[in-house]
Amino acid sequence: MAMKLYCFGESGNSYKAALTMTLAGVDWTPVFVNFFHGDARSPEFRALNEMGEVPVLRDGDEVLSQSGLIQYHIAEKTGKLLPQDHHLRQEVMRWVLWDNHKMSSQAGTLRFLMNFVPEEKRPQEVIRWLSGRLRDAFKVLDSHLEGRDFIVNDLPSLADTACCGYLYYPEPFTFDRKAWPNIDRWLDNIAALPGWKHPYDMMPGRPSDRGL
Ligand SMILES: N[C@@H](CCC(=O)N[C@@H](CS)C(=O)NCC(=O)O)C(=O)O
Repeated sequence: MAMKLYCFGESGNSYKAALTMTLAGVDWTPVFVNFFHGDARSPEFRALNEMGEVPVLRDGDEVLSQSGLIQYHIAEKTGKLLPQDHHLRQEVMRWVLWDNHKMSSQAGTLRFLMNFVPEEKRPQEVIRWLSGRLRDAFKVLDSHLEGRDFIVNDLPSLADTACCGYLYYPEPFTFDRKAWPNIDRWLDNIAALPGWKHPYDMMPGRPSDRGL
């Protein structure tokens, strides 16, 4: 039976799970969560995930949340996107955890504030601060990718499907691909993998649905 991913197109955290499943060749289907309508805060959704966060994966009787855990579950189940070697596995998980804290959380928040909050309510001071933090994260990733095709061991892994979560979106959030040549090249490498799709082509929901 196909796994179900509760998700929406604008969600980079959902994209990490969706892309991991797709590249691992898993049979999955999206279940649209109308996040901008508050559906992730409904009692029905909280019964799935008390944290009120997307993505959530239903795999048979198992219900999982947190993109990193969903990614890990898929890798364990398929043997894809996670090396066998103990130290390389640790290295992959180190980048997944770094991404969750230093990159995606900040990129997601900044993109939300700069695009999905009404213009007059955008907190400029917070936006400036987050942009600085995110620039530091891009610096770390770009210099790590110097001379590398992928983040760990030059092979695609969960580290890549985590760190790229927000980086294909068109909405501006101070990320200029061309300013980070190694990130730019690496995003092209991921996009060249068989089955790759843009987040808006992989999951339902995009800003134009809301007239943005
Ligand atoms: N660490 C979580 C973050 C999930 C997350 O923040 N998801 C967003 C959508 S992209 C959300 O549901 N946010 C609701 C909130 O922050 O209350 C993960 O990686 O799954």
